[in-house]
Amino acid sequence: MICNSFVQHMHDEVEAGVITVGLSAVLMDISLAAVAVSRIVNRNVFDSLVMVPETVNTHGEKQHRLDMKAHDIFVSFLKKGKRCNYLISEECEDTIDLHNDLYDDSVYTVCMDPLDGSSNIDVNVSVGSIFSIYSQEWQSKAGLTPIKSGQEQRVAGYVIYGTSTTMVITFGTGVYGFTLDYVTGEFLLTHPNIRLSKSGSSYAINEGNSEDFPHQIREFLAFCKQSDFENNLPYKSRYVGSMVADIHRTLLQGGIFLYPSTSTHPKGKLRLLYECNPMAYIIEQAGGLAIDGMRPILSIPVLKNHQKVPFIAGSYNMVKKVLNLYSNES
Ligand code: AHM
Ligand code: MG
Repeated sequence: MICNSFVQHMHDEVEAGVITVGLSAVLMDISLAAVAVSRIVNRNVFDSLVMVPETVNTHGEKQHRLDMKAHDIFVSFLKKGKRCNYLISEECEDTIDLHNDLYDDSVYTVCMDPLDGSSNIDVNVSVGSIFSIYSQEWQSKAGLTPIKSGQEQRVAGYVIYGTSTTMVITFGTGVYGFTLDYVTGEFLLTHPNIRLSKSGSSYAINEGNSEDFPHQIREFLAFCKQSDFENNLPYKSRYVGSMVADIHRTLLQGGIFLYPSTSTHPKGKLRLLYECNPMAYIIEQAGGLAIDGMRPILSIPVLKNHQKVPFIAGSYNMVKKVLNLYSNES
């Protein structure tokens, strides 16, 4: 079987006017960096035999040593590629200026979580990188136009480092998955035009927090557990605890993924700019829905780099049910 390569796909999209040369160059750099990250993830078991002191990131969260390594790899490839201007990374408090020149009128900003789910690496569970690319304008007096919401994303994607390394992307014209062929080092189109089934039969949530969930979420979970053979109930419970793996399964098999607010964390845990927005764009492009309870994720105003939001995404009918539970009260 001969699959179209990622590089060929990008050429076609540039020729068709779907994306600019600049955007395709930034995306190409991300894909090259992802190959390097997949190697360090794959070699982790050997490298972990050497003891390294634990570190915490700027948010006070425990860091795996590969978190910073993955961050450094993306910074290096995006800097060397010369087309990305700014990077907002989970691993850095402030926006990073890559000091690349402007080639056209667009300023390219990448928002990314370089290694999501890193607490799973040492137990051989899939992790991933999540990213989105914005094209902003530079106005000499006003400076850079700020990112208003996820609706402005030009490209969104993630790479899952699992039993194979697969990059899933959208430019706003459907969702495509490319898998790394380790023999040739190329990403090949293995998942053309991914569509999310309208109704799913599995739910993914950290149920250990249920006591602290809003009552709408607890009601939804009670619904998921009902016995109703005709309606495919009870749903299967599936939770990896690695967002990329949970979203990848949801995208390919249908279902719902939830990281809602809790009484102790009213904004949930996941970050708007580099976790929720890219995943919401992909899920919507595949025919699903992504909300924070009441609003579409993509409509939420961006207030700061590391803003958190509750996140509920997946098959249209399942997310709609949660939305109805919230809106019945408003
Ligand atoms: P991280 O960015 O520090 O890796 O945290 C995000 C991860 C997600 O991948 C996952 O969905 C979530 O944390 C799991 O959190 P919890 O352990 O609370 O269920
Ligand atoms: Mg993360």
